[in-house]
Amino acid sequence: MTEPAAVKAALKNQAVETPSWAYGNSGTRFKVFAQAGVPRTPQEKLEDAAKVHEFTGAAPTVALHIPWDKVDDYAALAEFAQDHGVKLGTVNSNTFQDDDYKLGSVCHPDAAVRRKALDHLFECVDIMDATGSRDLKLWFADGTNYPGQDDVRERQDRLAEALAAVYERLGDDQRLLLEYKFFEPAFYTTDVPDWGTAYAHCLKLGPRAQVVVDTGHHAPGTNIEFIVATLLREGRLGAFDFNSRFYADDDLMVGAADPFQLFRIMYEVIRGGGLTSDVAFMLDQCHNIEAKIPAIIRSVMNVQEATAKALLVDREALAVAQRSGDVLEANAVLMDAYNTDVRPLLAEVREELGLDGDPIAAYRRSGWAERITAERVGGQQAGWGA
Ligand code: PSV
Ligand code: MN
Ligand code: MN
Repeated sequence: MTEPAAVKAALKNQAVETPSWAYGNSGTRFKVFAQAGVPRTPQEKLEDAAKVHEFTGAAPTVALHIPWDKVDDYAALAEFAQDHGVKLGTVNSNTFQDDDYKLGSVCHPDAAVRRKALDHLFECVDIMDATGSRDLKLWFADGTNYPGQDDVRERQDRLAEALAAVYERLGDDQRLLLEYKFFEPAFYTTDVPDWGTAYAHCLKLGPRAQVVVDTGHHAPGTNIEFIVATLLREGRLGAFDFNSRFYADDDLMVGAADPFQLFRIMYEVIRGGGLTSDVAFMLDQCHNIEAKIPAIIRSVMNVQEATAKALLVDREALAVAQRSGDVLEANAVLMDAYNTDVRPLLAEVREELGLDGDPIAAYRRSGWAERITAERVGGQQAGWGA
């Protein structure tokens, strides 16, 4: 069993990056339900993110999405963040919301469209230079809808060419994070559909190219923790986009649909040394019907709870049971940790950090929700689910 002090220390060091777009209005293609008090500017998103960090102590950075968070002066935005007690984190590119991208972006058959997409990716690296961000997250909506529509092999060549150009443009301390997703918006082929394709491209690029596991981007029944274990073994797990799903890319609160899966993932993260390495733990969620800030606080807490349980696994007892082939005992050791109520432990950890043991109650008491509802009129859409 990991020493209680070590469990607490690991929990105190854990950081979860929150996405700027989770603070804005979002919805499905059927309806965006506007909420009162949502941010109207990137700065207001950062103010809300700062509240999540203030009450959890565990969300010190905020991911940007370009152009959803477009501003004239990114260095000034980084300073604004810093003044509010948070930092700008990963820069997410967007090569999917322009008419030109109907047949793809960096995989498009027309070189002029590919060039336009590449220029956007270069612009994202310029922004990282200005903000001091380490990571560029690339997710491509590229793919085809019909057999024969395009040459799937050539599309891989185009993708490889664009990735190599971006990798070349990165500074020595910057990383390229390649995210996969098995379908949507393309319905027949997707150009980066799975971890294997992402891994193969990253391998060719170099060590600063890493794979992103978005937990919502797999077919039902996929064993995500096995993918996590494999990528960690290969030194290619760059980041998580955490969220949960019942059906497809639902973007619901992480740990809401399947907290047991999140525990299994966090166990493999810990087992593979990922908690103390450069793996970035990010949320990629949309809060369509629930209040956004408390939902994001809840999500951070869900990650912390899964992590705490995973840290409590008695790894020595597990190893003994595994080596002796005691299937039932091995499973019981894992389940003992999962079935532990870690909420008192986490409350203690927070109190030791000078925080309220119950971040959601503390947020509700703070009056922030009432204040933004009164002050912000005409909140901004996240950019997603229009
Ligand atoms: C795509 O579904 C994705 O997961 C990518 O990370 C995008 O950047 C993000 O969603 C936008 O919400
Ligand atoms: Mn994602
Ligand atoms: Mn997604």
